[in-house]
Amino acid sequence: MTSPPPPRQRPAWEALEAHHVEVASLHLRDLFAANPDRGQRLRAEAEGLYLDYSKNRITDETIGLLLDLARESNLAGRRDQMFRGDHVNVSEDRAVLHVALRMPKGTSLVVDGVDVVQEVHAVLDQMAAFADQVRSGKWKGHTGKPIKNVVNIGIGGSDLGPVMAYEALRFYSQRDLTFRFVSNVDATDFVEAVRDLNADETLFIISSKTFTTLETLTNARSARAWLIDQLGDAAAVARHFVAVSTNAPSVAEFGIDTANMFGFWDWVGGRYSMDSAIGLSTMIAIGPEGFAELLAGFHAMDEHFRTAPFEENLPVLMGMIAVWNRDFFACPTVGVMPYDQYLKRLPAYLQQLTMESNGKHVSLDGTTVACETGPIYWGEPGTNGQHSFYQLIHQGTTVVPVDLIGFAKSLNPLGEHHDILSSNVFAQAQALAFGKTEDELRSEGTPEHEVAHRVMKGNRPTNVLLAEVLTPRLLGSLIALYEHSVFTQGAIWGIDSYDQWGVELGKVLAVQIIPELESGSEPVLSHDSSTNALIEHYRALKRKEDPDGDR
Ligand code: G6Q
Repeated sequence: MTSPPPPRQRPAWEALEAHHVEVASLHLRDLFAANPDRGQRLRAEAEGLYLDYSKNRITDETIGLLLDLARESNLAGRRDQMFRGDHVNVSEDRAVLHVALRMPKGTSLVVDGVDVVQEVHAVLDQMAAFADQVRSGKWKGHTGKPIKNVVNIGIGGSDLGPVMAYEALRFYSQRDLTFRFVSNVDATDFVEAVRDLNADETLFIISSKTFTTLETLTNARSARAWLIDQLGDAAAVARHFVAVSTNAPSVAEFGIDTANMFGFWDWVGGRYSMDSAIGLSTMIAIGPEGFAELLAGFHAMDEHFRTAPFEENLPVLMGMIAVWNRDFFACPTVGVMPYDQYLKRLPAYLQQLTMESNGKHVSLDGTTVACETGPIYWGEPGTNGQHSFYQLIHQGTTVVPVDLIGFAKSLNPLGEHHDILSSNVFAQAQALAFGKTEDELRSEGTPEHEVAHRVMKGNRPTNVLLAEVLTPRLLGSLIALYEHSVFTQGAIWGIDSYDQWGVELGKVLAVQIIPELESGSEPVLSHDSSTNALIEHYRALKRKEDPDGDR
């Protein structure tokens, strides 16, 4: 299959550039007035997710051209390559097969001579047996007590998915178990996480694909020392530590019995791993059946992405609108605002998924990309954001496209709360799209000196995602939707969405600096003058006596 030309040289891209000039002068107020059924037409639904994309600055022609661009970019071909296990992660020469993690038992996907689905289900069965033991109290700690606390130690993809999923599905979790997540190498993270826990009732899951990550291994060693100190016996490690990793020798070297190791594969990227064994804490929280529903939700969206026509395909539509806002309207950021407290860590999770995947400046063939790639993702649960940064989204000089995510039913119905919450989803999308004109303000009797300040220009794009209620299945479909939207964008930009070379340099430099900060050894510094001065100042501060002696 021949590769498409660079994005800006594709006919549809050129047509979109010309088309953008026309659309840029249109206001959503006029688009809705001219097409009263716009809100019924520019929507799509799949796997319990209703996507209203009518409040984007698009016309039918825009969608047609964007889908032409998807075709010219060989999106379908690249999608099929990923699903069949081709090495679409070219810079690391790896298959990208998170979709295999949720293929049903009994199906098969043979990659490099191995049926990966069978392997996936063997690990899922091992996880389920272990999760059941912990949940039922049959798994006993070193002193014979059942486990009450589960602490996941991991970072990046080995933390953000587990913590997001635990928070999202807390409603469904076994409430007599406590879950904590330790990621930061800042000791405070670990110390505060275990402060109120009894070691003899605590299970540590060391989650690290490589089992070489400095932060995770540092926290894991501190956890081991804490446990041994509390229980007074190094043999206790066997009943209180399990590992999730692809690196059995290092797991064994750490002192964890590899019988208590849950494996996965190099074709699972960290930020795409919450539904692999990295989800062990999720499975312990919601049970194997709940986890199976989560996987079913992922798989259903995979099938939708794989088979639905582009015109009805949620990830394709969301991905192409993201490209439109990024490359044609030059919007540098995207806000994601879940109107559900359980999704409070979703923005952080999506930040990694989107920005580590598509924050690239090099094309698959190694040349520099000639267009803008991944935008900055950020967000907070609604309605909190409304009382802080939404001001800028409504009236600032930067246009921020926003994804608003709402649910028709609350898992915790209480008086009027849910309708008050949900009214804000609709009201914010309305206010952002239509704004408020000077005429409207004057006709409402707004004092003249306030009119200019109160004008809301509107014409600010939103996607609204609406679902019935947050369930494990729905969460799976929602995450898969974003995964495939990220894939779609990466395919248009012609970048490798599955590597992350940009995080390497800082790690290497930090390792060089660590010994320069250690007390007692103060070698001559040979960095740039700024780094040297900062390290010298750090050393001086470190030497200072605590005058009260209370720290
Ligand atoms: C994700 C990244 C990164 C990774 C962490 C943890 O896609 O690769 O966030 O998940 O660096 O890596 P380990 O699981 O190997 O400790």
